Amino acid sequence: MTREEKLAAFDPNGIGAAQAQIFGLPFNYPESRVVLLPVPWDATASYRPGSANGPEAIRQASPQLDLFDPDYPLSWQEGFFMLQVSGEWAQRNRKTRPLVAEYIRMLENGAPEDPALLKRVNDETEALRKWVFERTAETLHEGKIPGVIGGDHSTPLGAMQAVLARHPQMSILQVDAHADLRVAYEGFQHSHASIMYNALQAGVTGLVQVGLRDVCLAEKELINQDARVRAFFQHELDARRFAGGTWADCCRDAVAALSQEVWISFDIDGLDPSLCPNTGTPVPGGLSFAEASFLLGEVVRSGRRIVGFDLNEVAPAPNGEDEWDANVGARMLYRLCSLACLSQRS
Ligand SMILES: [Mn+2]
Repeated sequence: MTREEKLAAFDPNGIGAAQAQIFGLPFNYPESRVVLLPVPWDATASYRPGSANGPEAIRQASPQLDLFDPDYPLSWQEGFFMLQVSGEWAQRNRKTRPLVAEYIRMLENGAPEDPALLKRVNDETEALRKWVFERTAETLHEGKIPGVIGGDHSTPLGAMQAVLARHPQMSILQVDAHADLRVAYEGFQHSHASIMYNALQAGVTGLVQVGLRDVCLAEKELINQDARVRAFFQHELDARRFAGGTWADCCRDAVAALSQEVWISFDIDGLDPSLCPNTGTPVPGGLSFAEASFLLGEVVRSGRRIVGFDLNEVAPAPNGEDEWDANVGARMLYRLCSLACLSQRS
């Protein structure tokens, strides 16, 4: 079937088949505008792992969504395609996680550092970064919009770098409970807690953080010192609204600090933990789904272009019985796909 025939045959009101492509859509890779790279990786998760299973859980939960985006009702016709979850990287993740656990145990017991063990972990995370960079460069080369599905928050660095090579003025909108500005957290160069420090090192022109509520003092210092970083702490956003301010004004201020080309880095723990109970490092408070959805919409309404995005730290329930985390993740992913396409239409 040609793309046109698939469009004609597809019933957007029908029931999504569980084994179908993501969101139950009929398009293949060449026919899709957005290409989603799943990264089954949570080796440096510091509190609890599980996000390595996020991409597959999101794919399985996704066909039950109804395909209406309020800002772009026919967004699905653009085509959203998720690549296969890499079995090789899933296996390398399983092999690296015990090394990390061993290293952290040694640190906690005050044992002398083991540079050889640390190097093995850092070599693996560097190999992953390079792999994500190369896959994303291919996606960009084919004129498609890249999205990364984590995995923990370390996973999108290579993708950000690939987009940055094409759009040197790119800034990042980060929705997150954490600042992720630690320098090589626990010694790991590509820790989930260091992703935005590494992005700044890579040369992004701006970083706007929304929803922060679990930040260490060194991170606060970096926020104060690096003029590229604008942090919108959750307690400040709450205080503005408690005093009668509006969420729309908060969002406009955050978006105004972004450059014209924007990468959205969406850590699911930026949301209230009732929306992501199994995520790796949950923190009370946070954005409602509606608030986050409105904030993302505001990026597009401001006339900015979304040049890529990641959704990370979505972790399914360990017993596999509760689909809630993946359900919320799939809905946020659909919103990201829709808005990225909408932003690139004019
Ligand atoms: Mn994060």
